[in-house]
Parts: sequence; C-alpha cells; structure tokens
Amino acid sequence: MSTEATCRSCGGTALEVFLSLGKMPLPDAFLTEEARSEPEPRYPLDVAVCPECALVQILEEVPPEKLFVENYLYFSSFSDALLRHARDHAMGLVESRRLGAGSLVVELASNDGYLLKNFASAGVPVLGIDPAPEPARAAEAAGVPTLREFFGTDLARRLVAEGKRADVIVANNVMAHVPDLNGFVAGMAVLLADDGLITVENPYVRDLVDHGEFDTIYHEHFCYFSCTSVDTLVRRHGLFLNHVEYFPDLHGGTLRWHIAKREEPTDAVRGYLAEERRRGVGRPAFYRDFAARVEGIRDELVALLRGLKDGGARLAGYGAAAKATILLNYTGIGSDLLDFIVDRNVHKHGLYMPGVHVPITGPEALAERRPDYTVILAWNFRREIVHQQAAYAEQGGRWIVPIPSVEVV
Ligand code: JHZ
Ligand code: ZN
Repeated sequence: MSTEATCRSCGGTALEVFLSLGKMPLPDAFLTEEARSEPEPRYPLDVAVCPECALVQILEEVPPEKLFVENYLYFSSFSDALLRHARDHAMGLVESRRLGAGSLVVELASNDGYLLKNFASAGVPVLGIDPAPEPARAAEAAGVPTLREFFGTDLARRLVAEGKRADVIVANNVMAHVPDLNGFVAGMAVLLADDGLITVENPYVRDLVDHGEFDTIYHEHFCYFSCTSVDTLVRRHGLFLNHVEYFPDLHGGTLRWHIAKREEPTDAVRGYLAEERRRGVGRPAFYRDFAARVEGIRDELVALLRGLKDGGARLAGYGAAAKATILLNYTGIGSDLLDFIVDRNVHKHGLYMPGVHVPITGPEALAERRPDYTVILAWNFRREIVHQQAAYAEQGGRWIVPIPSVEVV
C-alpha cells in the first residue's frame, strides 16, 4: 500500500506500508482506577519503509509531550542486565576516550541516570537531557544534573553558546523517539566537539523482522533503524558511521553505532552495509511477508491461552512494558484471559494496562497467587526474569514466551 506521507529522513514520497496494527492506545498511558471508566484515545499504527533511504517508520505522529511528558513511567534501572550493559559501556568510553575532569559526556534521554551515574562516579562531568519528569527527578537524586527538555538543534546551539561542547554524546533508545529526526542529528553535530564521538543504540530493524518483534512497534517509536538508513541519515549532517557493535540479547537485538565528524569506517561497518544490501533490508520486498507472520504469532498465542483457560488454568503476565500494551491490544488478550500482570517498576503498581485494563502489581504476586502459566510480556528480558523467579517454576508455575515464537517453557 502506498501513502501520502513523506519520509522523516530523506523526504521521499514513495513510502510503502507493510503492516497495520489497527488503532492502538499509547503504550505507556497506564490508567488509574478512576481513569478506567473514561474513553481512551487510540491512534492508527501503520508501518512503512522508504525505498529511497531504507528508513522504516510509522505514519502517525502523536505529539511527543503526550508520549514522554504526560505518560512516561519507564525507568531504565529496573533491569540488572541493562545496568550492567550501561556500566560496561561507560567504563569502556572512559578508558578508550581518556575521559577525565576536563571532559563532558552528554546523554540524550538520560532517563533515571542509569548510565551517566557511572561517568559521574569516575569523576567525569556529565549532563543529562530528558523531558520525562519522573525519571529526570530520579536522575537528579542520583547526582546526575538533568535538563528537562527535548533535544534538538535549538537546545544544542544554546548549550554551545554557554561554552559547552561534548566529547561524547550517548543516545540510547532515543533516536527512534523523535519526530524531527534531521533536527535531532543536526543538533548532535552542533554539540559534538570536533574530535568527539557519538554512540547511538537502537533495536535493529533486521532483527525486528527476522524475529517477529511486532510489539516493539508503537507510537513512541517513530523510526526503526538499519546501518544503511543510519549511514545515509548522518552523512546529510556532516557525520559518518564509523563502527558498529551488535548486542543480540538486548531489546531483541540492538546495534550500537559509533558516529564522528571524520570518516574512518571499520570492517564491521562495511560488513553490515554489504550484508544489508545482500538481504535487501532497504527494499519493500524484505518486509512483505511480515504481516502474515505477525498474524500467525497472534493466532497461535490466542489459541494457546484460550485452550489453557478453558481447561481451568489460571494465567498472568510478567512485564507491564510498552510492548505489552501492543501485544495485548493487538491480540485482544485482556482480563478475560490474564488475571494480573507483575512488574518490578513500583511506579506502575496499582495501575491498569492501556486498552485492556489488566491490573498491574508487584512480582511477589507470582508466589502468593501462583498462576499456572505466566506470559513473559517483557520477552527481551526473558533470561533475567526466569532466573530471578526461579522459585515460581520450582513451585510448578510455567512460563509462556510469545516472541520470537510462541513457546511453553
Ligand atoms: P522494557 C521501553 O520499552 C520504553 P518497554 C522505551 N520506549 C524504549 O524505547 C524501549 O524500552 C527500549 C519490567 N521488568 O524495558 C520493567 C521487571 O519487572 O522491555 C519494565 O516495566 N522485572 C524507552 O517498556 C518492563 O519489565 C525485570 O526483571 O517495552 C520491561 O520493559 C525486568 C528485567 C524488567 O521496555
Ligand atoms: Zn527516506
């Protein structure tokens, strides 16, 4: 299906839609008890690829204030695996970039300070930028100075006028969150010192497709990246994609792109770009069977849960993640099947899942209420969750993993 929309990166007009998930509620718009009786806004969720620059993107543009200021209770620090990943990244940068008291590290979408606190305790000056009030407050409390703003060219110019230039800019899971993608990248180019380094992490769109990760498509994520689309995007702003690292277990498969003002590509970058050309990651054909595979996952999961429920089993979910909102609303799995959802994030306790209104509570409910089956909705943390909840399985509880394929563990 073609559309009227223009590409967020190159402005091209030949976008091809390959998946429509229907009208979805905002993924982090958890509801209070009282709000459950009020109508919830829903927005169409259609995903397209731009054959001109390879960028995958959604068509709908919900204002970022609605997504990240009014409705955002995501705190990075509730995953031990993610904290380890962040610490390793920070310590690696301190060493490889020889950072010290005269350096400046800026993180865009610094959340609760999960990453920058590592630089701060190594004596490296930091600046966090994040518009989400609750996580930013936690960052300040952790000793991470945080500007509560959206990042773009204007803010970058203001910081430079104050005499600030970044030796390192880190942008983890945020480049997908900005409607004005070019303004965001241009801003990074303005703020970066001439010999500085930008690292950007995001889930890899190749893995999203290969592993059927349809539930990571939601209104907070305007774009879904490959090396090809990132390379084209940053070049437009005088920046170069020089290196790539792959973390297969992080958020369903994450790439970390190293970007700088001088062109010095490693073999890793050349290898990824060649492989993406070979597989046609920038071409519509790569995405054409995705919708049918997503429907297959949906039908299989619904049939499994219905069958178990009809047989008298009690079911629950683990992980009130943004992706859980999409999985539940797209499949129609609600309170008729799941009694409750547990999550370690205390800010979500007592609230209800958007759209389907399943109640959210703490992980101790698994031991107390002993559901027969628990669907791991935060399947990206499957390993960490199963390990942490070993007692649940020892007491006879079973796990169901929906993605990359429906599996009873
Ligand atoms: P998690 C978030 O998406 C939001 P979400 C955001 N839009 C984004 O881009 C991606 O991350 C990258 C909980 N949990 O991280 C914490 C436990 O309870 O997959 C979270 O609520 N126990 C910024 O929301 C949820 O699960 C645990 O042991 O889809 C996971 O959400 C662990 C590890 C997590 O992201
Ligand atoms: Zn494009």
